[in-house]
Amino acid sequence: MNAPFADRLEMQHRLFAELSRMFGQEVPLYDKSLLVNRVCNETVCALLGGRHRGFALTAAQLEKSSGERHGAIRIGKPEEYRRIARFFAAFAMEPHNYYDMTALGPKSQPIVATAYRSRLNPDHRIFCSLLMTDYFDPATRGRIEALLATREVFSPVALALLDKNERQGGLDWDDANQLIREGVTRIFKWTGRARDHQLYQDLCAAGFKIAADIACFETHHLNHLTPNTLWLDLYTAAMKHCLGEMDAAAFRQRAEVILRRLDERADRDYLRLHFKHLTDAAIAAYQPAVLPTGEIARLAGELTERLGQPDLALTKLKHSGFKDFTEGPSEDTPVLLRQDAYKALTEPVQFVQADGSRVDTVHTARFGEIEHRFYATTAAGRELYDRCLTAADAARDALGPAAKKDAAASEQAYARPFAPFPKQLAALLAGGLVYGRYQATAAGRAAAQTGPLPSTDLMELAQLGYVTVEGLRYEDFLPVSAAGIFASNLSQYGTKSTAAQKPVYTQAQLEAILGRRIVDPNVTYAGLDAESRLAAYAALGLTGRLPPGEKARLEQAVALMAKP
Ligand code: OOG
Ligand code: NI
Repeated sequence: MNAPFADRLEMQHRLFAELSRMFGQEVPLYDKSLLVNRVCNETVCALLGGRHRGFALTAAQLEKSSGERHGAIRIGKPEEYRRIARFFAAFAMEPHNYYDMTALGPKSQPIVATAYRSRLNPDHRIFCSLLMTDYFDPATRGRIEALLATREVFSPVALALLDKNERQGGLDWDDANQLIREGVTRIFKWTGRARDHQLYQDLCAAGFKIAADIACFETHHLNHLTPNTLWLDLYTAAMKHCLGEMDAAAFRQRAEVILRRLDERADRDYLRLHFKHLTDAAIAAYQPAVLPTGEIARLAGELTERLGQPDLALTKLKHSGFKDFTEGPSEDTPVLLRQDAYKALTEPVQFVQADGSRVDTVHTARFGEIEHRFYATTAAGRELYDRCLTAADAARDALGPAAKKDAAASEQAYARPFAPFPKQLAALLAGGLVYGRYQATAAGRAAAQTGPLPSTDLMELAQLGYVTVEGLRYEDFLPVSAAGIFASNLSQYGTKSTAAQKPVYTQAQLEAILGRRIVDPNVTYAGLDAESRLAAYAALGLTGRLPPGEKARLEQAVALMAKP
C-alpha cells in the first residue's frame, strides 16, 4: 500500500527549521549568534579553500551544512514525558542513551534524561530531561506534583494527531504541518507566564532552580537550540569579542593562533568529518596546497573587521556573558564533542497566581549553546576519555582563580592530561579508540583479482590505497558536559537530594515511562563499523583469511544493530 504520508525526515527538517525561527524571534541573541557562527565558518572555509585547492562552498551549501540543531526541553510529569516520545516518533526520532544526571556527585541535578534522534545519519536532536520529584522531601514533592497536575501542555488537537499518526502509521502533510504548528506555537513555545510564585521562590532559595524552571511554567519551552560550528574555538573567541569580553587586538591575536591550528589539522579527514555532502572522490581531487605567507594574519584581520560591524555589536543586547570554559575534550583531541555557550539570559516573566493576582519578575534559564562534533569512541576510547577528563578537570581546578584569568595557561593545563589520546584519525582507529567505516577501493579490488593481498589489516590496506577509511561521527551527548552546561546556566554547581534517602534511578524505569526501549547508540556505531569491515573483506577476497571467530564476531555486531 502506498499511503500518501509525509516523509518523516522531511518533517524533521521542517520542525527544526520552524523551531529555529521561533527561537530566533523569541531570543534575538540566538539569531545573532547564528550570524557570528556563519561569519566564522566563512573564514574557516576560506582557509580550507587555500589549503585544499578546489574546495569551496556556496553560501547555500554552507547554510545547509550548518543547518543541524539540537535543542533541550525539561519535562515535569511521566505522562508528559511519554507524550513527548510519541511526538518525536512522528518525526522518526527515537530515544537514545540514558543519562542519569542524579548520579554525578556534586554536579548532580534532580533529573534523568534521554535524547531523541534518528538512528542513522542524524541531523537533529532533542535532549529531554525528566524531573524526578521523589528526589525531594515529601512536602516539596507534594507541592511540585500538585502544581504539575493542573497543567495541560498538549492540546486536544495535538493528542489527536499523535493517535492518528500511530493508528495510520504516518501523517499526511496537512496533519504533519499541523503537528509542527502545535510544537512551535504551544508545546515548545516560551510564554513568559508562570504559576505559583511562592513555590518558585522556595525552590530557587533551596538551590533547585531547575525544578522551578520545570514546575512553574506552562509549556516545555525550548531552553536552548544548538547549531554546529566548523571550529569551536574560533566561534567562542568571536562571541567573547562581540559580547565585549575580549578587545579587538586580543581577538585578532587569538584568531591567528586558532587559525594556525586549523591549518595544521584541517586535512582530508577533517573535510570528510565536517562536510557530509562531499564524496570521497571530490575530496581526493582537491590539490593539497600551502597557504601563502601572511594569509592567516589576513584572514584574522578580515574577521576582526567583520565582527566589528554594527550588526554584530552584541553588547547592545542584554546578556549575561559567555561561559568560562569549553566542555569536552581538549581542543587538539578530535573525539566526541566540544560545547560552549553564552550564559542564560534574564528574561521578564509574569506569575498568574491562584487568586488571579499577578507578579512581574524575571527568570534565568534560556541560554545559547554551540557544538563541534568529532569521532565516536569505542568502549576503550570512552574509558580513556573519562580518565583524561577527570585529570584535566582536576588540573584546571588546581590553577584556582588563575584559570579564568590566564586563558593560555588553563588551556595548556587542560590539554596535558589528554596527551595519551592520539590526535589523528589513523592512530585513533589503529588504537581501537574510535569507530570507523571502511570501503574497498577500485585499486584494492583490482589488486585482489591478481593475487592475495599482503595483509588483512584494514589500516595497512588503507596505506596501500586498497581501502578508504573514515571515522564515524559522535551523535550523542556527554553527561559531564551536560552537567557543566546545567551548572553554568543555573549559576548553581549541582544539587543534593532532600529525600530521606536519595532514590536510585534506572534505565528500565525510564523505559517503562516511555513505553518502549531506549536505543543504545554504541550498538549502532559498532554495527556500522562491523558491517563496513565485512563488506570490505568480502570485496577484497579476505573473508576466508580472517582470524578464527572474527567473522562471527562482526556478524554478531551487525545482527545486534538490526534488532528493534
Ligand atoms: C540540557 C543540558 C544538556 C547538552 O548539550 O549536553 C545539553 C538542559 O539544559 O536542559 O543540552
Ligand atoms: Ni545542549
